[in-house]
Amino acid sequence: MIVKKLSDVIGTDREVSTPHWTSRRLLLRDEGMGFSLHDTLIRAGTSTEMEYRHHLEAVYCIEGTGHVKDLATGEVHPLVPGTVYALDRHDRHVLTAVTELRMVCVFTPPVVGTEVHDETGAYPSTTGPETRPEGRG
Ligand code: 9YT
Repeated sequence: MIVKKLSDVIGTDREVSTPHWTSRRLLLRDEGMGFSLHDTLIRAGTSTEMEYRHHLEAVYCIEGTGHVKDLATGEVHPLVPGTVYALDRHDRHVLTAVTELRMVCVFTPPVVGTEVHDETGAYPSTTGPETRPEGRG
C-alpha cells in the first residue's frame, strides 16, 4: 500500500509550477497505478487553453470558482466545489479561474512527473516515440 500526504510532495520535484498553475503530483507513473493523481491549484484570473491529445483527464473541483469552455461546442460550464469534468474525447478547452481553483486531476496514461504544456496545450506522449517531458507550460 502506498500512503502519503500532500505535505510530502510540496517543495519536491513533484510540485510543478507554471505561470497559471501549480500541480502537486501525488501519484505518478512510477507508482504503477495506471493513472496519475494531482492536487492542482489554478491561479485566480488566469485562462488556460489545453488539449490533452495523448491523455484522458478527469478534473474534480474541490475549492474555488471558475468555468471551463468546450471549444468544440462553445459551451461554458461553471465550476464550483463538487463539479467534475472529464475530457473523454481529448476535448480542446479553456479553463478559467475566477478565484483560485483547487482541482483533483486524474490522468491516464499517467504522467511521469515534470510535464508542462507544449505549444498545443498538451503533455507529451509517454507511450509513443516522443517521451521527453518538456514545453512552455
Ligand atoms: C485542470 C488542469 O488541467 N490544469 C492544468 C494542470 C494539470 N492538470 C496538472 O498537471 O495537474
